[in-house]
Amino acid sequence: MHLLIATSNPGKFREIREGLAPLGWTLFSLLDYPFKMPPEEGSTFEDNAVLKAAFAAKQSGLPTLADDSGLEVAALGGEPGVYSARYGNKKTDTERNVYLLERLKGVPPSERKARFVAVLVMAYPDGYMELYRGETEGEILEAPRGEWGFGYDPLFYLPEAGKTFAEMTLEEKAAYSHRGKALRQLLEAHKLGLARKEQPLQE
Ligand code: ITT
Repeated sequence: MHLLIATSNPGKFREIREGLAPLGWTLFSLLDYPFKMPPEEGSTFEDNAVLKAAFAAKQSGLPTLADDSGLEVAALGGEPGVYSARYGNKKTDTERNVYLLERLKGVPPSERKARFVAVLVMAYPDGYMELYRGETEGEILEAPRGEWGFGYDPLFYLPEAGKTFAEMTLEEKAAYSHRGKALRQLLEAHKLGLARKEQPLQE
């Protein structure tokens, strides 16, 4: 099976590549298919993941996996949600983390609950789609911890692990993360033959 991973986020790409490794598929990235992705105008992770996967499958003629994900902070009414990648119009992960900490200034530790959500959509060039969703609950710290990962990882603390996502190896993060959970569902569905196994005829 040849599969295009339609993300321009290198952190996501690394995690998806590791997660799919047991399937032995040949993976391509947007570096192999450098078309411009459409704006993410949906109001849910599902809408945006479908939009990205369907568009890239059509453009490339390959089965395509897209990931739409984000952080939902309870004390902020679910912000940044689908706006996680452009929160506060900030350009870098570090600036977005600083902005999130400012928005949470004065909120005590007991009220800093948050969850990460990842929706993975696998779209085939003929329009067939599969959808997988994973969620992980944690807390937003008052200062960043850890050097690994990407995005909001240094602020996302997992009480059961006693670490932030940025203090975990790729393998460890995958065991707990929203993306790891969604990827394991995809793996199961394909291993059990509940999803398509073969590349369908191209248009
Ligand atoms: P693509 O659309 O090209 O895949 P993107 O980064 O724009 O890349 P999204 O629109 O799905 O992707 O935005 C997701 C944002 O949510 C991402 O940029 C991070 O800021 C955050 N995020 C998602 N998963 C994360 C994770 O595992 N760790 C830290 N931050 C994460």
